Amino acid sequence: MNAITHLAPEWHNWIRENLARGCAPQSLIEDMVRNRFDPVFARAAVNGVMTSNGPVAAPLEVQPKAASGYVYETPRLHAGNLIRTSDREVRVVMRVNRPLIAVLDGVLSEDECDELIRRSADKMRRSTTVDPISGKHEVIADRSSEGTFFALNADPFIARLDRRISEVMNWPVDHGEGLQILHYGIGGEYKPHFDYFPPEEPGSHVQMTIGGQRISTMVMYLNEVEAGGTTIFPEIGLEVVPKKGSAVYFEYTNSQNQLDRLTLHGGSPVTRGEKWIVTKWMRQRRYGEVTAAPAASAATG
Ligand code: PD2
Ligand code: ZN
Repeated sequence: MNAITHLAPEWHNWIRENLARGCAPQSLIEDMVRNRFDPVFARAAVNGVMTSNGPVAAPLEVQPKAASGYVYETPRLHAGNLIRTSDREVRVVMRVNRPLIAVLDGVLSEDECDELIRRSADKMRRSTTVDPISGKHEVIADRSSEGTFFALNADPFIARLDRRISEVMNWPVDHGEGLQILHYGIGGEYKPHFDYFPPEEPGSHVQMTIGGQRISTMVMYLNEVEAGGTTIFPEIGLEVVPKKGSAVYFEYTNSQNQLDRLTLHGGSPVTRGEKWIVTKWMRQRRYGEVTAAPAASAATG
């Protein structure tokens, strides 16, 4: 029997009313799963109602506050040392709790890394960044790399990766942007930046009209880099060394729309060899065109 991945209006009201009564979001998610909802969908649905209604609910557990005021909620990333997806087991190598960062091993197989590079090699273009004023994509010096995209579920190979990545990131596949491939040669770097769209920059509003704010990122490494090319988090002094098939995951937007400035990050210059990565960014809501009808209608409750 298919798990439910569609929110009927009565379920939407049920979530809203129970949040307003002060029920813990986690208990609502568990109730929904008992009523045959897909667990990833149930969490997204509860988070979605919390986000759209503002902070009506009791926070998700005891809420440590950063100096910036950012409230750390229960991570979307699963707890534990092993994350089981539909087709692969992913090992958690390291976690940081504030900001929420995890290094993950075995997200992609060696063959999948090679295949992504092979499919990208002849369609790479100089990378762009979102212009803070216009919201348009512009080539800028802060990002000396070339890149290309694969639309969500572009073909069975990409769809399988999109699905696994959404399971690791514990967020619905249709809330994700298409996979982005980046290649850096010697000297190539990505200066420190935020992956979320800073609200104070006018261009951010254009970017957020579809899907809302970005909430989490997973950067996956497709090759070993001889020297340099680490992913750096300067606010906390963390440096992640690329390893083929592994990834760094981080979260930066909570259910109250707060943004975690400690997730400032960049790619340090490659000093020997080259660097290939693939990045997935997740949005608050569904991103892009609707591609499939709901799999099942929700039960009432
Ligand atoms: O190449 C990286 O390590 C890197 C650094 C910062 C990638 C990204 N950001 C990104 O794709 O957002
Ligand atoms: Zn980034």
